[in-house]
Amino acid sequence: VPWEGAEALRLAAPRTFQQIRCYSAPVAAEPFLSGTSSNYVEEMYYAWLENPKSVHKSWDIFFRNANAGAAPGTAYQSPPPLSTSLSTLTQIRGHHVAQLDPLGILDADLDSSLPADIVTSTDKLGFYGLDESDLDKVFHLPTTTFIGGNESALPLREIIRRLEMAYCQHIGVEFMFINDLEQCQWIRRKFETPVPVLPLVSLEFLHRKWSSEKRFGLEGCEVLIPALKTIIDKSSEKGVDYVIMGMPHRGRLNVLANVIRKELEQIFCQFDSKLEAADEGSGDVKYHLGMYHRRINRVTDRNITLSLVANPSHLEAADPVVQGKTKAEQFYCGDTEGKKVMSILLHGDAAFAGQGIVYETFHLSDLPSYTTHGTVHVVVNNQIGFTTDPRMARSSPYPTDVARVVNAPIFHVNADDPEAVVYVCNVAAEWRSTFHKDVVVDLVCYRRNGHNEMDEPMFTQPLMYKQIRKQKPVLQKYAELLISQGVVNQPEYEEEIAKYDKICEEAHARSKDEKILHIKHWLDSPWPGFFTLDGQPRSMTCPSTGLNEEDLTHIGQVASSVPVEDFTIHGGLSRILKTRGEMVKNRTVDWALAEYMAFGSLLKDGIHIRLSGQDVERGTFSHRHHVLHDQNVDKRTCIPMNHLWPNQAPYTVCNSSLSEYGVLGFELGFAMASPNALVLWEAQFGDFHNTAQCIIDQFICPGQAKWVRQNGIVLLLPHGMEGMGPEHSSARPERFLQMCNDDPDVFPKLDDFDVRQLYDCNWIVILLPFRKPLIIFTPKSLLRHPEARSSFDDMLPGTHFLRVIPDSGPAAQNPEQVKRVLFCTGKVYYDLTRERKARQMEADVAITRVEQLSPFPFDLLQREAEKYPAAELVWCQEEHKNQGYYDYVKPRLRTTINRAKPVWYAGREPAAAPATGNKKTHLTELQRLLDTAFNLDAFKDLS
Ligand SMILES: Cc1ncc(C[n+]2csc(CCOP(=O)(O)OP(=O)(O)O)c2C)c(N)n1
Ligand SMILES: *[C@@H]1O[C@H](CO)[C@@H](O)[C@H](O)[C@H]1NC(C)=O
Ligand SMILES: *[C@@H]1O[C@H](CO)[C@@H](O)[C@H](O)[C@H]1NC(C)=O
Ligand SMILES: CC(=O)N[C@H]1CO[C@H](CO)[C@@H](O)[C@@H]1O
Ligand SMILES: [Mg+2]
Repeated sequence: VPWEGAEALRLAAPRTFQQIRCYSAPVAAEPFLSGTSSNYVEEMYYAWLENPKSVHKSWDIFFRNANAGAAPGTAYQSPPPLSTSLSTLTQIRGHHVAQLDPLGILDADLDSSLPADIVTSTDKLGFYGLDESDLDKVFHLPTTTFIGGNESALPLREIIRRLEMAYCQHIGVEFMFINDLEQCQWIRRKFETPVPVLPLVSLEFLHRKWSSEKRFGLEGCEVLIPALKTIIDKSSEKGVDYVIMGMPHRGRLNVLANVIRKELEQIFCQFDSKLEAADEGSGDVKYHLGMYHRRINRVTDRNITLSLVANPSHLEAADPVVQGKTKAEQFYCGDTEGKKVMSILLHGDAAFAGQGIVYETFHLSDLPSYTTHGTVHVVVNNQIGFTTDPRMARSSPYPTDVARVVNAPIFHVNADDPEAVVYVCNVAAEWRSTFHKDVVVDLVCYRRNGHNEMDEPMFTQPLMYKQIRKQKPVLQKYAELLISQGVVNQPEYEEEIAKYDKICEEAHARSKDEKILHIKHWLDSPWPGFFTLDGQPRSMTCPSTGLNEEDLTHIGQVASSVPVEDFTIHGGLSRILKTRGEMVKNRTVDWALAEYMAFGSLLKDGIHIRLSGQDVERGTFSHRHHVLHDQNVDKRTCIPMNHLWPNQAPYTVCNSSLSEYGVLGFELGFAMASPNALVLWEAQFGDFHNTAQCIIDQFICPGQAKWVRQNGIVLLLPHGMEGMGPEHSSARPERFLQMCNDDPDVFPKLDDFDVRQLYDCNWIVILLPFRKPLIIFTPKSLLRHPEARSSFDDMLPGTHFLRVIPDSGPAAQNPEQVKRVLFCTGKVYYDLTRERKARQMEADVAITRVEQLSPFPFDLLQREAEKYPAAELVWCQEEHKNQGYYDYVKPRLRTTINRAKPVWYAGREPAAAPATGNKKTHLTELQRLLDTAFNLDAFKDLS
C-alpha cells in the first residue's frame, strides 16, 4: 500500500527525508532505504531504478516524488506532479550553465560541457521522459520550489523559463550542499520568488561610487564598490554599527575613498613623493595602510564605524587578523551574537583558491571562542592571478570551493550586471543577519589592465586581452541600458560624471596643502585614552609588578581548589591541586603557579586575559589545568580563575583548532582591538610556531614600524633540548633574536635604561605605558624541576622583573678569585649548577642568567663583567652553535666589555636539525658541552 508505506517511512526517518530533498534520486535513495526494514520497498525501488515501468504506476510516482521530497499525499493528484528532480537539478547545477563571465570566454567553473540533466525548453526534455508536446501542459509544483509564487501549478514552458531565470542567468547559486532544510528553503525563496522588477540602482549612486582615482582603479570590477556599499547598507539596516574589513591590494584605494570615505586629499597626498614622513618607523606603501572611520550611513541614517585592517603583501594573511579583531570588538561591547559588529573579507580569485590560511580561517568560523557569527566574503574573481590562468591556478571548479567545507552558500554573479550584483549582495547580508554564518559572493569579472600599471598582459593572455579591449566598461554599458529604458537621460548622466570629477579635482587641489605625511591618520585601531593621562603623555616607567602577600595567598588558594559545589575532579588532578596547596603554604611557586599569580593579579586590576592555542586549557604538559572537568557530568566545567574576585575582569581560555597560522593571526587581531587586555597564544611546542611564520614576520615583528600600530600579543613557545627529537626541541630563538632591532655594536646611552630600551625595540612586555609583542621561550621539563621555584619574597610589592639574575653563591662572595663567568639563559642553568657542584667549582665559576635576551641588558651585564675582573667570559647554551642565542649575544657581550677580551663559546656544534632523535647522542652532547664549560683549559689552545 504505497501511501501508508510512504507515511511510515517519513515518520521513521524524517531527517533522511529532509536530506533526500537535497539530492538527485539515486544518491538520495540510499540513506532513505538503508534506514528501513522494508525489503519489499527496497526491491521495488531497485526495480524501478532500472525501469520505471516495471512497477505499479503509483509506485513510479511515489518514488519520483518521495525522492524529491514532495510531501506524501500532495504528489498523487492531478494536475500531474512535476518531476521534482527537474527543479532540484536546476537548483543544484544551474550555476554550471549560468552566464557568469562578462567576457564570455572562460566558463567560471572551468568546464565548458553542459550538464546532461539541465533542461531547457528545447533540450534535455527526454531526460525526464518529457517531450515538446508537454511544454504547454500544466504541472503541479513540488514544495521544494518557490517559482510559482502564489500559484501551485504552471505550464512546463513557464516552469522551465522561471527556473532558468532564477538559476541560469547572471547569478549562479551554490547552496544545495547545505544540509539544513530551513537554510536551503530560505535561499530558494530568495532566488525563485518571481520579482517583477529588480530594485533599480540609480545611476547617481553608481557613478559617484565608481569614478575613482586612476592608477589604483578597479577597472573590470568597478561593481565591487556598489557591492560593498550594499552589504554595508543592508547590514546597517539590520542593526550592525561596526564593520571590520580586510582586503588585498586590488581596488583598495578605491574602497577607501568610495566605501569607507577616507578624505580624498589624504589619499591623494600619499602620491606626492616629496612629502616627509611624520611618524617613527619605516612606514609602508599606501595600499597596505589601515583605516578607521566613523560616519553616518546615508541610506539608514545610522552611525556606522568602518575599519580596514592594515595588511602586508602576503595575500590572505590578514584574514584571521580581521576575524580576531572582530571577535574582540564583539567581546568588548557584549555583542555575543554578532548583531552589532561584523567582518567583511575581500579576496582575489587566485589567492582564495591557493592560500591555505583561507581554509584555516574558515575553520575558526563556527568555534565558540573564535566565531564572529558570520563573515561576508567577496571574491574579486578577475579570472587571473598576476599572469597565471585559473586553469593553472586551481584544481577545483570555482575559486570559492574552499567555502563549501563550512556549508557557506556561494553566490556567483556576473559583474557586468550591476543589478544582479546588488541583488546578490543584499541576499548575502540578509543571510548573515538571519543565520549568522559565512556567505560568499563571487564577482566574476575581468582585469582591464595588467597586474599593475607597468605590466603588459598581452605577453601571456593574448586572447583574453583582445576580448577585454573590446569590452565596454560596465558603467558605460549600464548607463546605456538605463538611458535606453528612459530611466535617465544623457545630460543627467554626463552631469553626474562632471560632479564627481569636480569633487576629485577639488580634493586634489587641497591635497597640495598637506606638508607632511601622517601614518597616524591611517590607524585601523586607535586606542583612545591609552597613551595619555589627563591630556599629558604617560610617564615612561616600568612599574613594580609585585603583589601583596594576601593576594598571592588568595590566588594560590583558588588555584589549588575547586571553587564550586558538588564537582568531582579526577583523582590525579586532586593530587596536583593538593601539591599546589602545599606550595602556597610553603610560600613557593613553580611555573604554573607563577602564571596563575600573574594572570590572577591582572584580572583583579580589570585586565581581560585571553589565552588561546592548542590544548592550552589543560596545558600540553598537563601542568596548567585552568579548566576543571566534572568526572560525572558531561561538558560540566569550572574555571577557578574566574572565581577570584567579585569585580574581576573575565578570563577566557580556549583550546584552539589545530592551526598555528590561523590562530596566531586571530589572536594578534584580538590584541589589536584594545591595549587593556593580555592576549596570549601558546604553541603546542615552540617548534610549531613556524607554520605561523608569516604572522610573525609580517605583523608582529615590524607592525609598529610599518603601521605605527602597537600590539601587546604574547607568544608562549615551549623550548628546550630534552632529548625529544628534532621537532620537539627548539622554538628557534635565533630567528626571533635575528629580527630584534637593537644594534649589536652600540652600547646605548640612555636615561631610564630599562624602559627606554624597551620602547625603542620592536618586541617585548606588559604593564608598560606602551605595548610590544612579547616572545617567551617557556619551559617543559622545568615545569616540574624541584629547583625551578621562586619564593613569594620574589613577588612582593616593590619587586620587578629581573632582566639578569646574577650569581649569588660562593663565587659572588669572592669575585676577584673567579676564573670564569658562564653567561647562559634558560634551562641549561640547572645542568650547569649541578655540574659545578659535582666538580666542586662553586668558588671558581660564576653563573649569570640572562632572563631578557632582547633588548639586550647591556647595562646589567656590564656590571657583571666588571665584577669578575680576572674571569674568562663564556656564553653557554645547549642549542647548536648556529642556533639558540650565540650569534645574537656574542657581538653584544663584546660591545658590553668594549672588546677587552674574548667571549668564548660552550655549546653544541653547528647542525642542520635542531636536535638529535637519539637519546644517547643527546646525553653525550650534553656531557660534552658541560665538559667544555668547566674545563678551564679548554680555550687556551684557541686563543
Ligand atoms: C602569499 C603571497 N604570495 C605571492 C604574492 C605575489 N602576488 C601578488 S598579487 C598576485 C596574484 C594575485 O592574484 P589574485 O588573488 O587573483 O588577485 P588579483 O591580483 O587578480 O586581484 C601574486 C601571486 C603575494 N602577494 N602573496
Ligand atoms: C552619531 O554619532 C554622533 C557622534 O557620536 C552623535 O552626535 C549623533 O547623534 C549620532 N547619530 C545617530 C543617528 O545616532
Ligand atoms: C613544603 O615544605 C616542606 C618542608 O620544607 C617540604 O617537605 C615539602 O616538600 C614542601 N612542599 C612542596 C609542595 O614544595
Ligand atoms: C573553547 C573550547 O572549545 N574549549 C574546549 C577545549 O577542550 C575541552 C576538552 O575537550 C572542552 O571541554 C572545551 O569546551
Ligand atoms: Mg585575480
